[in-house]
Amino acid sequence: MIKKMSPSDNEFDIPAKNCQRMVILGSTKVGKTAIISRFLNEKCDDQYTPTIEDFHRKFYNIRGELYKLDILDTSGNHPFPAMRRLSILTGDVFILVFSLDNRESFLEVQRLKRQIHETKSCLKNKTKDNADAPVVICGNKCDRDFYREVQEEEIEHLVAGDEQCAYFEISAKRNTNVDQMFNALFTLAKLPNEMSPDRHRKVSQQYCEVLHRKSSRSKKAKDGDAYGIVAPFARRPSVHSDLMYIKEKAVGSSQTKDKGCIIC
Ligand SMILES: Nc1nc2c(ncn2[C@@H]2O[C@H](COP(=O)(O)OP(=O)(O)OP(=O)(O)O)[C@@H](O)[C@H]2O)c(=O)[nH]1
Ligand SMILES: [Mg+2]
Repeated sequence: MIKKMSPSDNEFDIPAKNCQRMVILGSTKVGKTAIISRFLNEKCDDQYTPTIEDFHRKFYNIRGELYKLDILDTSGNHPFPAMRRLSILTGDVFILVFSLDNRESFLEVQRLKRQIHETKSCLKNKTKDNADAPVVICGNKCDRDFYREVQEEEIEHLVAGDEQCAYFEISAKRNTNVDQMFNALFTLAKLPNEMSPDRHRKVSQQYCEVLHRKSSRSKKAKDGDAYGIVAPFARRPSVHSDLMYIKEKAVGSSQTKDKGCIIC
């Protein structure tokens, strides 16, 4: 099995199936960073600071088993389309965000959903991976329902018949439906839903050794316990290591090369 390349993998010796990357995509100013801030810090900043690309990492110990979740907060301005394509290739689970008061941002989510499907289908031809990555679509800023520009029927139409896709109307600002959305995402991804912010105990970085201790299933580790810790100085794996990961996945798992499918 291929492991994602990162020094922290060795540190905790986490099985590859428990290492996942969550990627959040959508137009600018729709609230992607606000949602990630809710996820990591349980707060939301009113200030707007454009994201170029932010990388976060969270470790979990859930019933004695270790998990690593990498989180890629992308730019809505996507100045580098190749980077966006790479983030889709390396992503395992996706959050697509539009703002309910901005029709253009909904059209962008439609395009992104298609792009994820096409990119993953292309990779699937070369690997044993499932083409349908779990996707949760968020209609954010439901606190501004008065200014709504996207109707429920068109959202239903986008999600209909796709078992790997769910839709939630949320407000990162008011913390409405955010935990439910993460619960649904982890359920779709067949990950423990204790990974949702409301379902585990947050451990501060100084108690990081709790992960080592619990992972060895010491007497103190109780079944039913779930701990999460945000890695303090997480650094995005280099573009090179992401490319090597994808290449290894594509070339390593497939004997036959198919035509017209460019990985990067
Ligand atoms: N009313 C309201 N405002 C929100 C909500 N979520 C985010 N905002 C605000 O919308 C603005 C943009 O939020 P960001 O999270 O920075 O947007 P973004 O999608 O990360 O934008 P880029 O980084 O440019 O791609 C900020 O001023 C937030 O405070 C929400 O649920 N309701
Ligand atoms: Mg942002």
